[in-house]
Amino acid sequence: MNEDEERRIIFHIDMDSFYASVEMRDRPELAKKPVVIGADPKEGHGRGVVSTCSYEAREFGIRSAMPVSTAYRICPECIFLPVNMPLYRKVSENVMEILRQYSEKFQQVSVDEAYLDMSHLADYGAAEDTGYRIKNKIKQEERITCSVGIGPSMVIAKIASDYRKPDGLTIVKPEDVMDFLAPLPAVKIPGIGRKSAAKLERNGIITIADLRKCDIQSLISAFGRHGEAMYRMARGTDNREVREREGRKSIGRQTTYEEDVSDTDVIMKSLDWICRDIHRRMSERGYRCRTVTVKIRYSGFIDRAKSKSLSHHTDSLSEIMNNAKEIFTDLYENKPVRSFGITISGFEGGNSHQTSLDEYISLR
Ligand code: TTP
Ligand code: MG
Repeated sequence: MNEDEERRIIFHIDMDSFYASVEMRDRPELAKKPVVIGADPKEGHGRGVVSTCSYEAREFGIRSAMPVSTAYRICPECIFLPVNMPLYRKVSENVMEILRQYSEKFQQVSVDEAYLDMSHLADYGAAEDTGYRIKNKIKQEERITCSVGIGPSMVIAKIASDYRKPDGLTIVKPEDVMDFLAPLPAVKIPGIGRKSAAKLERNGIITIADLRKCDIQSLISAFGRHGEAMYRMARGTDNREVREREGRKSIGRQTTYEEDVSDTDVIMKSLDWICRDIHRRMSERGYRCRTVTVKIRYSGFIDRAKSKSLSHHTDSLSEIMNNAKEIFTDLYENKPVRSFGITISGFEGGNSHQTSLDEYISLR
């Protein structure tokens, strides 16, 4: 590991039993119950698979990708629910918007997980505090739990977030990387699937410590170019940068008030700074937007949102602001507001070789 890598502090955040947690928060009667999300089990004759299940259902041995008929056979008392993707996408967007606020270097990798480069914190004590703050914020705002992994590279952060689930936080400092990895099963390395694991096992390689004994050439001849990545990751070496994917779909920001707000002047002040913030981030990427969305959360977690698509793309701050005000006036129901947010989307343009300032910095 070179010095630069050692100084990095990367977070990986992964929601716990994501689809199931969202269903359970919206239906309090499901709390602490074994809940399975996926295809209809049709009393054991269903043909689809389990998408995910609550930790209570995992105690019975139920897992993602298992046939629902098997899950039904193991635990017919489980509560089986269909997948409600639009709902999970909405929660995912909210969570990602929260996470983005902690670092300009943000990378969403799936519906329920993301990386943040938090190297600016400089030390692992501050990183731990921030990790707990992020967990609390998501708990408060979205009422679901997540697990956080913190380490000097993306692979270590990812393995660490999985280490104490659910609702966990695991920190692996640079000097602890080798000891942390050694006893873990080799399948914990991202990219080592069941097939590769079986192949390794046939050669007596079970743990990451075992894997480390293999020389790079024999791994390459057994696994092709993945062999090289395995060799490096077994040592915690991973030079990948946290980088937002190109073609980002939306840029948003929200604010949550310490106490519910009924004064529209306060909300207008939020509207002003939020528009400036999202406009700046859009301009840095060279985008123009067409759609403005205003989201209001009233007390009691009642969410309302309204979008407006303009007849043309715009990069004008005042145009974004005026439209946001107009939407707000339409949407606002004169009730105490808990949080307020604005998102812009429908982008065109974008800098072809410099998609954002943060990417530019990381490429230097
Ligand atoms: P995961 O993060 O892999 O799983 P999870 O969040 O349900 O549970 P945990 O992280 O606590 O272990 O996947 C996120 C969501 O993706 C999951 O809630 C449902 C969906 N998913 C599928 O639909 N099929 C699958 O095979 C997997 C693994 C996940
Ligand atoms: Mg998850």
